Amino acid sequence: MASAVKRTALKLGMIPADGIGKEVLPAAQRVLEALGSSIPKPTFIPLKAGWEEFQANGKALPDETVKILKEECDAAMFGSVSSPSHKVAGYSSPIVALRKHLDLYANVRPVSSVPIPNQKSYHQCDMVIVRENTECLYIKKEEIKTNDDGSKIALATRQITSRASSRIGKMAFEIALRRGQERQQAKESGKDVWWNGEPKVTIVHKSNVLSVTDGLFRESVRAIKEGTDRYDGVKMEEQLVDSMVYRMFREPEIFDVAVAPNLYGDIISDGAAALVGSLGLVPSINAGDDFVMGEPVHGSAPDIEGQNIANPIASIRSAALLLSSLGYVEPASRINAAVDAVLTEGQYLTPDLGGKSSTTDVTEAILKRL
Ligand code: GGG
Repeated sequence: MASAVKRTALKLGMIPADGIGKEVLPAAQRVLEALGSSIPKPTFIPLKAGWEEFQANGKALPDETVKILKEECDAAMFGSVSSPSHKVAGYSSPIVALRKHLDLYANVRPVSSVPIPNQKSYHQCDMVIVRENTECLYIKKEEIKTNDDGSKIALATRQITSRASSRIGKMAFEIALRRGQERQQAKESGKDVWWNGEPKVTIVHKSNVLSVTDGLFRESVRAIKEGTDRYDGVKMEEQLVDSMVYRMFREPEIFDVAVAPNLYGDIISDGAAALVGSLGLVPSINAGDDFVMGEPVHGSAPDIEGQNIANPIASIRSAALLLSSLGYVEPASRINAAVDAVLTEGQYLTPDLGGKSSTTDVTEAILKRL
């Protein structure tokens, strides 16, 4: 993850991409602008990518976007993308490509519950899903062949490397270590902390079936803890991915940090979002060693596009996560506190949370509480 650097300005590439990404990213921008001198003065560089961009200009990820991100930006924010569910000649998912171009190897997705009035169920949940972001089935090596009898066979290559698995494992253990320290500090300052155990990393895999690929993932992550005493205070356990889903829905409070290959991580994080009320609440960062890009976990939601009712909170929390990963922890905490206040008050909620407020109303309410 990028480390804190003394800056006088913060240049952020802004890639709204498709659908509601164009509505929620400006909300995050407004919140960042409202932080005043607690962060270096942000400047926002609008950049193009997405399915709509492909349809308009023939490229889902223009070279110019990658060049500006690499050469001019300190970090970036991405909205959401609407890749079609069928093959389109010349098109490839720009978010998958961006993660590769910038070597953003970790997708860090904190999922935590806040008691929101009138929600059907409330689960105590405060976990971070650390999703490997560069390989697994997402290397997109697919082919289709025709058998002798005329039937078709589609094949996909799943790539798991020890390098990618080790570095995501290290990221997961570092996050668990930091969360443990933060909980300890919170306890010492008299705050209510409900997690009483030691920090924990759960390795998610299916190596009882996929013993070669998931076997390598599992072994590589295990070796991170076993190779050093740095993580002696961090517990390590494993869950088969199907069992992970079951247990996450039955007892989400037992999880601290879960680390998973790309596809499992993608799926379990959408599932975890259901536990905290809405996909519209869950933020993420795509993190590498040299660059970080905030991104709401939700997609482009074409069904509600253009209606000003998309929940801006995932995007706003992603901006907070981005700041925190750049070392601006206090302004990030201010954003999160303002979001939590709006949620617990329950007066300004978008329809995904059972409310009637607009994207703009919720954003204004957060800005007032900053
Ligand atoms: N912000 C997350 C997002 O856009 N999710 C949808 C997604 O990643 N889809 C894959 C794609 O459309 O390429």
